[in-house]
Amino acid sequence: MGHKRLMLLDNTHDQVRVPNVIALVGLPARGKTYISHKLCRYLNWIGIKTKAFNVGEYRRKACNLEEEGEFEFFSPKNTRGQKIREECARLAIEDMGRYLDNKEGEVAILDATNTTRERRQYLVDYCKNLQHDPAFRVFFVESVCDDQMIIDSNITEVKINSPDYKGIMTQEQAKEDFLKRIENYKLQYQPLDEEHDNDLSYIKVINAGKSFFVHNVHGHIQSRVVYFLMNIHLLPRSIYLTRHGESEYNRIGRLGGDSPLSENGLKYAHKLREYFEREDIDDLRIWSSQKIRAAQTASALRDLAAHVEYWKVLDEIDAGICEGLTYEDFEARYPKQFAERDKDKYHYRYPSGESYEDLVARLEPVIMELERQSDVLVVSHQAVLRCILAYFTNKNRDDLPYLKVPLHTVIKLTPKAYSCEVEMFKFDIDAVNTYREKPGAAKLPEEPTQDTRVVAI
Ligand code: ADP
Ligand code: FDP
Ligand code: F6P
Repeated sequence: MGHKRLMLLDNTHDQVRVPNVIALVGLPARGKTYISHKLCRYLNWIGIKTKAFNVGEYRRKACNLEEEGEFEFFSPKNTRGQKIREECARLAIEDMGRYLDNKEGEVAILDATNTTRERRQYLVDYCKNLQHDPAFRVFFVESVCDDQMIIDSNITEVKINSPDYKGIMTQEQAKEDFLKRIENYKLQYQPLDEEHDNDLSYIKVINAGKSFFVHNVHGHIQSRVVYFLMNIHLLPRSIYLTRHGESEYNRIGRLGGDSPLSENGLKYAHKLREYFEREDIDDLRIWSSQKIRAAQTASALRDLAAHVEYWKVLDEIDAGICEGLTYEDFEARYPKQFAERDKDKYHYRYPSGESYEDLVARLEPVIMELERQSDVLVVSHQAVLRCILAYFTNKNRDDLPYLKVPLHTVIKLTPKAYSCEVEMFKFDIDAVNTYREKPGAAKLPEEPTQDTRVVAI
């Protein structure tokens, strides 16, 4: 009986592609925007179109905080402030509703404090009243943090540089104001709890992932979100990506295969070792593909890590019937296939081989493991590293298969509050260029992102 009643109450639970709203909850400086950005990037990368709606941005457009009295604007007694905030939340929720209703995406993230039960109920009712079929699923992600060290460092790292304060006050004054803003929010804060919010679906992330409380998870997207949130961490670290040294096949322009390193490739492996000796990283993990060229490169660094792990999932894209061909052979033998690949390189699947889309699916466990680890060096291949780089630098599917990952270059990725710093260390060792430009497209700059620092070594 109980089971039947549940089915009647919510008949969307067995449907797979249901629009999902993910609403953040928590006091300021609890990592809500960080979590929104990160979830957005992850979900888009795995192919679930997602957009974040930040209510702070609506509020900044609606009023000038300097004129509104800075932290006093957020006081529960400030009726004008309350009205503007509610209006901004309403506008963001409506934009979000339209985004899902028009099928522009599958997931919308509401990045706001949503600290009152009234606000959360407004969101739930709004989604219900849209009468969209299937109904939107709402999932709350609450970040609870009472570790003052984390809060202070969040304020210093991001909040004092907010447009709310730029050019208006000193960093010390900004910090003081922000702490008072938090106190104003605390006066109204009603955390999610089992007694009052039993009908809602939510996860509480406590003290930056030290513990979690998960309640009423429904469907594929919510469970992926929970799994992702339980794997990420905030400890400072870097991820190093490198292709194997130049291979014999690279020299003659052949795709794939399993050839050994060329003489230049061996020199690179040697120099790579010197680079990591200089980096002097405690507890470095090295993951390599199982291809000979990658294993040869990684094994030169063997004693710098506890052990080198050889993962089949890091092997290069399988070019199927084109393995061992050059691009010229490919075009001459299979002109239609060649043109199709140029038209949509991300989705194009080599006959009996793989597409970039397949690669992303194959690499998802690697990304999850990278999220869990500290410093890792990944020794892999052009196409595989493009997928990993696109995840960390938030690149879309059109750009992903054309990212520049040259031979004899270490790409060092260092996650920052809302982004990822990219440094490219280009070694002074000759190598062929394996990059094929997108036909008809404007020439791409050498580096993959604007915030990339390129260093010749
Ligand atoms: P909010 O949106 O809650 O005001 P932000 O996302 O702007 O806060 O804060 C960014 C900072 O939060 C980053 O420096 C990041 O290290 C930190 N952070 C990320 N996740 C969490 C978490 N779960 N708890 C506390 N701090 C976090
Ligand atoms: P943020 O700018 O960091 O996104 O500090 C809280 C704040 O954060 C304000 O800017 C913004 O007005 C508010 O969150 C979001 O609105 P609600 O508090 O009304 O949810
Ligand atoms: O040429 C080197 C290589 O790693 C090949 O093994 C692979 O097929 C190719 O690069 C992938 O790059 P693209 O997708 O640009 O053809």
